[in-house]
Amino acid sequence: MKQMAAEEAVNRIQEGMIVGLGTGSTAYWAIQKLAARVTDGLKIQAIATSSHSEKLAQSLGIPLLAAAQINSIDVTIDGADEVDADLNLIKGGGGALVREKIIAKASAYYIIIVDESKLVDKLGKFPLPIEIIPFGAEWTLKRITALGCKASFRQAEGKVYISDNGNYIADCEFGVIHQSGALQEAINLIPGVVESGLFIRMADEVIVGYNDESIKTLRSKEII
Ligand code: A5P
Repeated sequence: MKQMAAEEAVNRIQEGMIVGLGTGSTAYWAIQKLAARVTDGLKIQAIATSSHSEKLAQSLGIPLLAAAQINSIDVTIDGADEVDADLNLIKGGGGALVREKIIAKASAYYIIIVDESKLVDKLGKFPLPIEIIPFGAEWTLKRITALGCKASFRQAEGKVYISDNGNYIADCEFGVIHQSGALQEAINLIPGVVESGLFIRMADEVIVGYNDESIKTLRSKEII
């Protein structure tokens, strides 16, 4: 399902484009397919949303650029942890939410690829990742908790998880999020918060792979 959605998205990539590469197990398939097209002669350049995806792309021969070399990105293809009925997203399960959001904002067109398990009516079943700087992290976590969630620092291999940017990730259980825009604003006002994994009105297109091997494309209302 993930592979089908990813391959459908990569079919949208055209000669000469600058492409944003996502992070995670669905984006993995997009990077593989893009690399196959590059091997077949497609000329593109890319920028990755994480050191993990950067290494993968490099190993597969995809030409990479640094952010400072790019004015704007033509298309970014990335996964998501949840997609709601308005195509708002929770991202950051893979810890790359900050670079993912910077790259999404710099992209003329933003395609999300998911399997059907990621579709929800309302966001919030998946704990919302929020990246915070290590200094004063306990204070920041308390302020986040006061917004109405249970939050804890992400762990990896028995230690606090550190993002590509040298920060912590707080995984925050809000339950059903009724007003995602208002929540995002409240989170962003807390000192020490770098970014949240709420991606509101950012996706132009969501490509969904279903169990029955079908694919459906959902588009944001603005561009229908
Ligand atoms: C990475 O930080 C995330 O935003 C991923 O895009 C998200 O977790 C989806 O990952 P999978 O494709 O592995 O489900």
